[in-house]
Amino acid sequence: MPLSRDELEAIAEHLLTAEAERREVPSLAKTHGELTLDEGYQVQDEIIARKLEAGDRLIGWKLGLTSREKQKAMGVFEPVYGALFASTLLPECEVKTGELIHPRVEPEIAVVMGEDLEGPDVTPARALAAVRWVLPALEVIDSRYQDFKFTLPDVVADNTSTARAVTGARPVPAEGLDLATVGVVFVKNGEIITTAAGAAVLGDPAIALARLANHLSRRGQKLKAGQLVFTGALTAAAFVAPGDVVEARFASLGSVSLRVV
Ligand code: 0L1
Ligand code: MG
Repeated sequence: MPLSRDELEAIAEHLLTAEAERREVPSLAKTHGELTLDEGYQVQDEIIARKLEAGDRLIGWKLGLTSREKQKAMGVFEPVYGALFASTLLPECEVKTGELIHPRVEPEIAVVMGEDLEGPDVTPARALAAVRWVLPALEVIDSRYQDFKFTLPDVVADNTSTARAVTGARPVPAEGLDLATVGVVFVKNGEIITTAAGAAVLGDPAIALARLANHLSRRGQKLKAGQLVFTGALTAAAFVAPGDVVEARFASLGSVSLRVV
């Protein structure tokens, strides 16, 4: 049976309360039954609407579950999409664990759109041509579900675990950059955790951006000039605790670091 409007609103409320109270909840599959992927996005839309009503601002979008490593871990082979808000973006390179449930951090390539980008049928080349700036970035994900255990519709409903995000201070012009071959060294407390290249993101972050634009088009929306996009993690996310410092050192883009307090 499809989700009724009341059920959809109750699930959105349930997840927003978990976020506000920093309390993990069992996956929706356990508490509310199996949702379809489309119902997951309907709950996400409701969460976006409620955050905007409460005074937050939509500043862009993100992709999740982009790397083969993450997809294998989840047993799914498609990315997911979520919204970025003004409240997501950290003004300084510091994240407060007291505001979150069980944060993890992952390195990403972020882009700023120079032009609107509207699907359907956006190609990676067209997507890249609409990008003005590229930035090194770290995303702090914080699933509202116990132990980060969820189904694909569950994680979509939970705005794809979006919590906090930070970018480097120096944007690099997109023109001439090959995002697939941009390398990253992911470092925690001075030790290298892992290394990767942009190609870990669906083969090329430009592919990710095109898929995001086409996804938004199916939902009657588009990417707008000035919006920020986190194109997806290049590696698995690292667990963090107060006292940790994580850093992503990118070739051609510079570095971004985050202190965990
Ligand atoms: O940004 C991401 O890749 C997160 C997507 C949701 C899955 C997770 O929480 O690991
Ligand atoms: Mg991410």
